[in-house]
Amino acid sequence: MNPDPLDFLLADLDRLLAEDAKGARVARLLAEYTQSGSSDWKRFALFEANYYARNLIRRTELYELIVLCWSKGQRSPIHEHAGQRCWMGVLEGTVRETIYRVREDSLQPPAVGPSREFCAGGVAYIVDEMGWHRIEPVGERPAVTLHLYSRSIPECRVIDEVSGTVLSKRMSYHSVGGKVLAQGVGSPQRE
Ligand code: 2CO
Ligand code: FE2
Repeated sequence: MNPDPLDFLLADLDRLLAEDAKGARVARLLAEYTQSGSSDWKRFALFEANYYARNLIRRTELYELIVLCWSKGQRSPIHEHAGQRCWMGVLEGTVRETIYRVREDSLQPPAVGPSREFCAGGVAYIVDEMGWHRIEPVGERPAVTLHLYSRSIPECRVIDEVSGTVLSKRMSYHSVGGKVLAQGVGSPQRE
């Protein structure tokens, strides 16, 4: 059987991240994949009813590649990325990224920074020095995004929607390798 475009992407990521390649090269690779019209990501694009769904494609010592599925209203909390680099390519739909400045004492509400919309084929990049962010789908349509973290993010800080305080949240998956995990393992950042 011929390799899928996703297999080529994974092989390139293995190589580029082992070389500690510049972020722009990684972003270009993700853009090429999201703009290629490949549909082999669809078997990982599994939605959840109540929360945005995190679906693991692959995690190595160097990176984590996940597909996130966003239905209308399923926005992320405001969160950081635990010191890791984060690239986000849009596979379907449109998402809005809003950047926030969270003060060190975390007692003040975060200052709202710039906001940008990314449609299919677009690639965003963030590290903690740039701020924290929130991602949400725009309009009525669901969105599907491809996220690459180097290295993986098992836990990160989020702003609790109810109390407004900073909490540490364990990140978990809705599915791994296209297979939905048992209920209760569920999505991250669930209150
Ligand atoms: N970082 C969030 C997560 O992994 C998604 S927002 O894009 O970085 O759940
Ligand atoms: Fe994020």
